[in-house]
Amino acid sequence: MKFATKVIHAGIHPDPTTGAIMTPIYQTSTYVQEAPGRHKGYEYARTSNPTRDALQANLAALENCRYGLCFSSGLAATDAVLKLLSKGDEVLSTSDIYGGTYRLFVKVFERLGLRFRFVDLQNPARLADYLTAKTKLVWIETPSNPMMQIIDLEAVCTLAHQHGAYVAVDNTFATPYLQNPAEWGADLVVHSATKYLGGHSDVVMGAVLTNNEELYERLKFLQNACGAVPGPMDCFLVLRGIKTLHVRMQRHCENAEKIADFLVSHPKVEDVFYPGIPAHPNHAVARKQMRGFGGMLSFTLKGNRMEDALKVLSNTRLFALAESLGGVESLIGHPATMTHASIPKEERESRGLRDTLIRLSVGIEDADDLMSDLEQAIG
Ligand code: P1T
Repeated sequence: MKFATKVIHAGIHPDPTTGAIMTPIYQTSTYVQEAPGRHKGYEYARTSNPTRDALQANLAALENCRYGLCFSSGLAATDAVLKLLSKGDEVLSTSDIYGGTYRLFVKVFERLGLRFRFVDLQNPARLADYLTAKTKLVWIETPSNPMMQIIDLEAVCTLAHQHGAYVAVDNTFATPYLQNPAEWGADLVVHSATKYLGGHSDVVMGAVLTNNEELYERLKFLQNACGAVPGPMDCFLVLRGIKTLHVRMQRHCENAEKIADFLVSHPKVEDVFYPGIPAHPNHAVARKQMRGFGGMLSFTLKGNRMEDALKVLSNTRLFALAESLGGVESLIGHPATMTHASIPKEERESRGLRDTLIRLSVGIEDADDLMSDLEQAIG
């Protein structure tokens, strides 16, 4: 099945009791058993739920994986992946990542005995200098939040596997429409389904996809044992969102490419961070492993003045000032005070994330209207 067919059909079957074509919202916490241990495959809704099962199967198919598990948020999905590790294990993470992921690593799991090292892996050969016998997991975000760095998945997976480490890739920005990390060797693919998968800014959810049966069984155990599961209504909403993922992503990409070109040629704009522009340092890698460049981009203004950045952030009319991304509507954000405020300023700056950086989640509105909005806001 090709992608546009999979989004609509993979894992989805007419409801066995009524024939309903849309997966019903099984809003129940438990299932009646005929006798102790004799049931229809469902015992308790934390353990499994038919609406969630359909979504998990659908997402696995989109990532070309055999197994899928959904969680109550993207961070809950990341939390489950980290709980595969044990005290003393090391995680090597790309340095530019979502601020909440950084916070979970450093403020929660470091206290529990994991060790984290943050490395710029835009040149993947550097990985070899940092891998130790204790490195059990390499964590990658590509494109990264918010600097849009691109990491060579094939190169990193090959090196990590030579050292016996698993690779987890947060594929939230690309979505399975643009990139399938498992095809390049990733052991685990992680998503904040809150973003493009849901696509309508009305749900918070996460997912982990894998081809590794052992990791799947351990994660499934954690999903039930720790209990961060999404509700059936939210699963229904994400299933519904996914049916148009390919159509939405096409427009997100087209609009973001137009806006990137507009910003590159704008006299007041200094840097534009978007993997689709040939000047992006890893544009060639993006071309190799992605089928398009996505709807996210960041930029800075000439002069690097905070007041100029704040003016743009408060003057847009269509771009709404808000955290999150990946919905049909365009958003504008200020990573330093919003999504990445939990990373100390010195660390942010050592990673190239300046306080004046502006991030856009380009929606699927008319591109001309979006560019006019930016034009009047930049002034
Ligand atoms: O918000 P949640 O569903 O828990 O997902 C966390 C998460 C994970 N990975 C990436 C790449 C993310 O961007 C996020 C959440 N990010 C935002 C809310 C944001 O505005 O960047």
